[in-house]
Amino acid sequence: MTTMQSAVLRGPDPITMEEVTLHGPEAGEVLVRVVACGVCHSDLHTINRARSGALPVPVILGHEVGGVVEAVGSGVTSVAEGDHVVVAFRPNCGICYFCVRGEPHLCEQPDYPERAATGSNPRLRDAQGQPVQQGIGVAGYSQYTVMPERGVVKVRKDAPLDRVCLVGCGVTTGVGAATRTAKVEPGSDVAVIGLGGVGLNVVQGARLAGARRIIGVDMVAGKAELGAKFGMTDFVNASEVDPVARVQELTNNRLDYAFEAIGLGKTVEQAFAMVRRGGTAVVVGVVGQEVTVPGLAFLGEKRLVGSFFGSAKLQYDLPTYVDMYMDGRLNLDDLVSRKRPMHQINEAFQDMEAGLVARSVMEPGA
Ligand code: PAD
Ligand code: ZN
Repeated sequence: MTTMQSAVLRGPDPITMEEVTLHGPEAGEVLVRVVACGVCHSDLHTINRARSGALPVPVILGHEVGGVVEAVGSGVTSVAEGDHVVVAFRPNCGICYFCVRGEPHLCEQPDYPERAATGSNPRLRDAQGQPVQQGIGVAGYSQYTVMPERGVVKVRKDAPLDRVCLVGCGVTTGVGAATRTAKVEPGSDVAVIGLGGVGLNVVQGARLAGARRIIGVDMVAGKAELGAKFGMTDFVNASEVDPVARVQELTNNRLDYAFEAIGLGKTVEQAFAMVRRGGTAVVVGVVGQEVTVPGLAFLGEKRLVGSFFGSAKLQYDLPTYVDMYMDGRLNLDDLVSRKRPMHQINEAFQDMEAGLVARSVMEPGA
């Protein structure tokens, strides 16, 4: 049992720091000391759902964790005390239908850690002994977290955890959407709608895949300079021009791939509209709305596909992305716009909503 300070969401009010107890690690589990945790828009979606009563509270969010293994439960073999790890919010079991098909990101394994919050012995309890939800399976806005062994991936010790924590979600989601889900081909033309922590990684994934033109679309003018640091070749400001018409003009209506990295029905429709006949629109954003597309466009063999967690093969991809960062081939430094102590979590979400940051990184030890 670990007693710690955590950022707890209880409803419509701002998140507050509270004393929380953490149970475990039990057999097959790993206790991780959180060194850094990135702030992803999926947490903001979850906050909005929890605030509207659609999700149970209290809950601790945060799922982009870099940390150090503090203790392991019996049977754990892939990591040991003192190892540096990145947490993977969606562990895979390795033996289900999807895992053995080679699609571990679609794993239907039963040990998803959110289960632990509702079990008879909840992993997290508040000072009154009441259960606290482990949001998005991690609860990383905290000093410690417990994950199943398959939800932690060992990374090299010389990699800075306040950078490589982002590999736990945004980097893997974005780079993998381009390289694994869409399999962008060398020489192709790509548009990315939404240049936040995820979209910027789609941009650099397209660059790694050898795309010719990489057009970023955002409503914040400052994203022009930021996107260029990740390989973006053109910028379209959607608050000034119609992004569909502008992207089609830039590519002579030959856009091969469009990625939606915001989570709005409207921008999914834009992505689908802007690709050429036979082109592919990839939905990376978490879209909580209906999407309407013209059915006749399917006669032009347009494709509309989803992408989850960059179609990642976690145990292979995460250490690879860390190596690529250390070799100077992936840009993580420009993703970290701001580091904050954990108690400033509300301010970090305000920065995200205002489009001021690529990523904020929270540090519970600061
Ligand atoms: P973010 O808030 O950092 O970035 C969103 C960006 O979109 C910002 O730069 C905004 O300025 C921009 N934007 C907003 N509205 C528009 C618009 N109408 N037109 C153009 N640009 C606009 O978010 P993020 O990068 O952390 O996350 C993006 C989405 O990806 C979000 O929905 C998140 O939940 C989702 C996500 N999906 C997965 C997955 O596995 N599919 C994983 C992680 C995150
Ligand atoms: Zn995320």
